[in-house]
Amino acid sequence: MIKFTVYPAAFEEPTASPFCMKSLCMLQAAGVPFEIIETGDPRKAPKGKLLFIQVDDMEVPDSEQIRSFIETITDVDFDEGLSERDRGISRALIRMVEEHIYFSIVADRWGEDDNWEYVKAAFFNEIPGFIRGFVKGHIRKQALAQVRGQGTGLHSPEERFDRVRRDLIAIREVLGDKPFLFGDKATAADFSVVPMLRAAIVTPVEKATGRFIKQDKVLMAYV
Ligand SMILES: N[C@@H](CCC(=O)N[C@@H](CS)C(=O)NCC(=O)O)C(=O)O
Repeated sequence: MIKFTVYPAAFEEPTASPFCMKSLCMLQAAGVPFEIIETGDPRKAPKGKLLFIQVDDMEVPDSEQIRSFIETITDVDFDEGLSERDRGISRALIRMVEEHIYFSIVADRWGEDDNWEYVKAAFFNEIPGFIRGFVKGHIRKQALAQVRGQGTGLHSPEERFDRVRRDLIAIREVLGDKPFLFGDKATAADFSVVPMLRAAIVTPVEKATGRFIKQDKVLMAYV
């Protein structure tokens, strides 16, 4: 049985992390049985980030590697039926949400003190009390350093949102009137985009990204 280690359930989502949600949905969609292990401490994860899976004594970190792993052990192709062009667009959309929108969501959730109150309770409550303060302080500091290092954390909330807004419009334009990005069936890009947009709308203290999505009929129907 595959052991699947993720951040705990939070904000009425099965897990607080959009990357964990992505792999959770892919495992379920591919019909791969797994057992969930919740943790608030990513320090022992193979790459210091959650999620990862363990199969016997092999560990597979990172949602992209897990996608490849699922596609290797099953006959599932998450981009089945897509043209080469759509596969290219899919890859670009995945990169856009995971390497851009994600960092703005971390800034909203982990950087803004009003949200941090909720986030620290949701992510870290299961860590033993005597080390909880240290772990959550350490992880927050590290997460915000990553957001600054990536560049998003150097912008004001207004500047960040102006960029994210353009990404959201791009997603809406690709969606059009289809239920999923490339038609009637969820493909790999949907497994990345939906959890990321949902992360913005379930963020406890609403920020501009969540507000924009909630006011957009096309995006709300999609998520
Ligand atoms: N590229 C990774 C990203 C995973 C990731 O960023 N995980 C976050 C939670 S959403 C994390 O564990 N952050 C903790 C840290 O960086 O210390 C993937 O696709 O799995």
